[in-house]
Amino acid sequence: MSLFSSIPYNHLWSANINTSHPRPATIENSIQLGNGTTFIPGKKDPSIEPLIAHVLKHGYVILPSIFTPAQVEAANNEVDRLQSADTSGPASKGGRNAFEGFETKRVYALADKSRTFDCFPIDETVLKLNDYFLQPNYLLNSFHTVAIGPGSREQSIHTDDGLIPMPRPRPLFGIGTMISLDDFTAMNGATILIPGSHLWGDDRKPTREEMIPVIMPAGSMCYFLNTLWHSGGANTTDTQRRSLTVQYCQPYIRPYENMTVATGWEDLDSVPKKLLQLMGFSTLDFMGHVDGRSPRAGVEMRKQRLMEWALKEKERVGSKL
Ligand SMILES: O=C(O)CCC(=O)C(=O)O
Repeated sequence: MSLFSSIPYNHLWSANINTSHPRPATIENSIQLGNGTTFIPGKKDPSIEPLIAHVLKHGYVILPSIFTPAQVEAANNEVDRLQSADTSGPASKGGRNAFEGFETKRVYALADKSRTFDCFPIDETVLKLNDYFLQPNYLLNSFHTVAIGPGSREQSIHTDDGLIPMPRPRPLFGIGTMISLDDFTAMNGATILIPGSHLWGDDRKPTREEMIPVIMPAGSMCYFLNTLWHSGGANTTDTQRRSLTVQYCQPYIRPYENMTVATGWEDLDSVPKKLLQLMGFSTLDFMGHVDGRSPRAGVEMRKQRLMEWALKEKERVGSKL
């Protein structure tokens, strides 16, 4: 029996990807929202038309209680477990800079750490909204916890596309969502945002006075365009505000060839440093991180885990022969 015979084969493994000539972008249908955002609309599911209309006008929509109490409880148990474990990543005990939030705990790479959170990024309503606002085959961009602790100050006001240096109106590069795992209140750090700021051009700067808190019960979602000004709120209570952020980006925000997966990890030291950087072993602030670390550190972590797994598998298979 091969060591790898337990790996299932499925369609995700197909060699028959679509390698036809790149399609021309279909920009004729592009919609411009004020002076802030342009996007190419996709499929409009009639069941979510009012939600779409709200996002077009205000830049966000709140989906109250879309997750069940059981899903929220299971997620909170996992957040608590991960926050008290030593292996949950470098920001799981507190942020490393003001943006992450010194009193805010973040557990990155959730899909790697637990299966409990799987239901959140693939919620049906959210996917329908994404099908309208993003291009087909959009990607998961961020998937991590944000637990704003007592004493946290307001995060700096930002847009989630802020690292992309393009003037407004600019294309919609992605979608952000905040999922409340505790009730979001004006006192405990509810996300604060500026309704309609996805319509603004570069000439208008955000101020705190214009911001409103996203008040919603646990199990809700705030869905917003990447061009909307927002931030985490200050937590003046004595309990944490637990949440997940699930973010999506356009499918074209990636290289044609997936170099980081295509290149063997056995001996990355033999590859010139500059070439490694070009191949994606680099970050631009938060962009490209692996569980809050550099991609190279992430690969070494995975190698270690693969080796441990292989040794266990060898013992398991060996004991059956
Ligand atoms: O925690 C929040 O409410 C917002 C967090 C956020 O916008 C971010 O970290 O990018």
